Amino acid sequence: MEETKNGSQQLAVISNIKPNTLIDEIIDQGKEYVRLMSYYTGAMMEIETKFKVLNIEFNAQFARNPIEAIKTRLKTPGSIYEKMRRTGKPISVDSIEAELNDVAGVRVICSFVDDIYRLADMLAAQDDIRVLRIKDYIKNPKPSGYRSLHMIVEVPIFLSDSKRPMRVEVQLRTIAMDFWASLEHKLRYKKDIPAAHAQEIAQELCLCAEVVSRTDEQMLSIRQQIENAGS
Ligand code: 0O2
Repeated sequence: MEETKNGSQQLAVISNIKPNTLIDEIIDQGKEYVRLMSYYTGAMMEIETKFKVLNIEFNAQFARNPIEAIKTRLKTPGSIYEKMRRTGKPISVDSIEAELNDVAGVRVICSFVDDIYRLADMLAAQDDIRVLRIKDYIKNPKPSGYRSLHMIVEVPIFLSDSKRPMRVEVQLRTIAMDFWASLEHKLRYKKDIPAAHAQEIAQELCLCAEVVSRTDEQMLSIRQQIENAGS
C-alpha cells in the first residue's frame, strides 16, 4: 500500500528534490527575504534622513519648511508576489532585488510645487546618490489625473562588513496632490465599479485633479507675491 505523503513530500516528488532539502531551501529563502527587507528598511532610513536634513537646513536659511511630512513604506510580501507574478518574473529573493524598483518607498509631501523640484535636485546632487530614473507625472500627469515626481535612486547602506547599494522609489508631491492621490486610491482600490459608471467617475476624478493642480499654482503664486512684497 502506498504511503500517504504530506504537503512538502508531495512538492518534493513533483520538483524531484529530497523533502529535507526542500524544507531547507524554503527556510533559507525565508531568511534571505528577511535579510533583504532589512536592507531596504536601512535604505529608506538613509533617504528619509537626507530629506530631514535638507528640511532643517532650508528652515534655518529661509524660515519655512519645504517638507510637510515624510512617509516610508516597505512593499508587502503579497504586493511583491503579485507584481512579480503579473510581470512574469521568477519568484525568488534574488529576482525580487534584481527586478523591483519600488520595494522601498519614500513619499515626501511638500508645501509648494517648486519645493518638489528643488528637493529632487538637492537629493540628486548628493555624491552617494545615483539617480536611475525620473518620471515627472507633474509635467505629464497620468490619464487618471495622478500627479507626483517619481525618482528611482540608489543609495549605499553600510553593513557590518560591507557596503551595499540599494534602490528606493522616492515620490515627491504637494499636500494637494497627496490629498487627491490618497482619496482616489481609497475610492478606486479593489472596488468593482460597474462599467456603466466607470468612465464618468474617472472623468470626475480627473477634473478634481485639475482643480487641485490649479489650486497648487495659485498657492505658489500667492507665496511668491508675499515674498516679493517683503523684499
Ligand atoms: P503602492 O502601494 O503605492 O506602492 P515601475 O514598476 O516603477 O517600473 P509602475 O509600477 O508603472 O512602474 O510605476 P509608476 O506608475 O511610475 O508608479 C506606481 C506608483 O505610483 C503606485 O504604486 C502609486 O503609489 C502611484 N500611482 C501611480 N498611478 C497612480 C494613480 O493613478 N492613482 C494613485 N492614487 N496612485 C498612483 P503602487 O505599486 O500601485 O502602489
